[in-house]
Amino acid sequence: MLEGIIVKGIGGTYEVETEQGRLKCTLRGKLRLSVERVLIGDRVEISLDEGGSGGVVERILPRRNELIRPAIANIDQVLVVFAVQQPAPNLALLDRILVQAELMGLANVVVFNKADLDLGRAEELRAIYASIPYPTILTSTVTSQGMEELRRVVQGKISVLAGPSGAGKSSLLNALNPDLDLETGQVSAKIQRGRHTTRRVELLAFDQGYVADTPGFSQLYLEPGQEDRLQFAFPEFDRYRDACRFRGCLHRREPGCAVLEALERGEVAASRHQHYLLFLEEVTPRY
Ligand SMILES: Nc1nc2c(ncn2[C@@H]2O[C@H](COP(=O)(O)OP(=O)(O)O)[C@@H](O)[C@H]2O)c(=O)[nH]1
Ligand SMILES: [Mg+2]
Ligand SMILES: [Zn+2]
Repeated sequence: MLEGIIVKGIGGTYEVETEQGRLKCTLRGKLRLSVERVLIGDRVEISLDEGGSGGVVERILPRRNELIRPAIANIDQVLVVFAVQQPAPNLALLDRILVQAELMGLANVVVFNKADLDLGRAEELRAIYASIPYPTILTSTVTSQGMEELRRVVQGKISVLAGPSGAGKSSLLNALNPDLDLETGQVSAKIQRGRHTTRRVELLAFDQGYVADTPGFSQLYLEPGQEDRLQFAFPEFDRYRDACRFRGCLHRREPGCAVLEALERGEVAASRHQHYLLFLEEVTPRY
């Protein structure tokens, strides 16, 4: 029995990356009929056909996690890619994506691309996110800044890309692996937006890792009544929380709030706390 990872699925056929290369596989009947869908990212056991060019997926190995949109299993991390400029980063959207990933238990890596356009701003942005702390990488596909760091970060992992159109996600993937030859640029970005609804999830292979260049993560999803959970999606609050005067402090304007004091001292970024309040408002039911 050979082990592999499902990287692509079209109709009833799946492409499975294995030690013996990429094999086209069908599903064993019981998997076709079962309620549990095979997902991109699934680790599977396959039996080889006579010829050895294809196989049959016999079993799905236990999943570490699974995402509904995009539908991917066994995700290691979310790579959140924003441009330093063109388009200027919407930090509320960036924080929303980070919070959503945190709430799903996924690790975050922050990438600020197009660092060539404004190195000063790039460093300011890095300071905010590196202090949380998130691994934060400044990249440029023009100067190749940060590309080795990015390569190390995706190595041996399954990563999902998130971030606005035009940030340079496809350009970064092409720089990591020129064989991918993904479409980039304004025009194709527009076409892609139109295609997003129907585009299939696919894992793009690198030396040892996989990246899904798929839309998603644009909406914060919190059930009403989860307002006290939100603060745990802000890792920079962790070291202060226990020092708040009141148990159950929501770090809004409570007296003796250690998070607000840290904000005052500049140890918590103003934009981050502001977005925390914004999201808190969104998830707090109104009476
Ligand atoms: N100056 C600069 N432009 C970039 C960089 N990376 C990508 N671009 C340009 O930004 C535009 C959008 O890139 P694309 O990869 O399609 O973005 P995506 O929508 O996130 O996939 C294209 O015109 C790229 O040539 C960069 O590091 N620096
Ligand atoms: Mg793209
Ligand atoms: Zn507090």
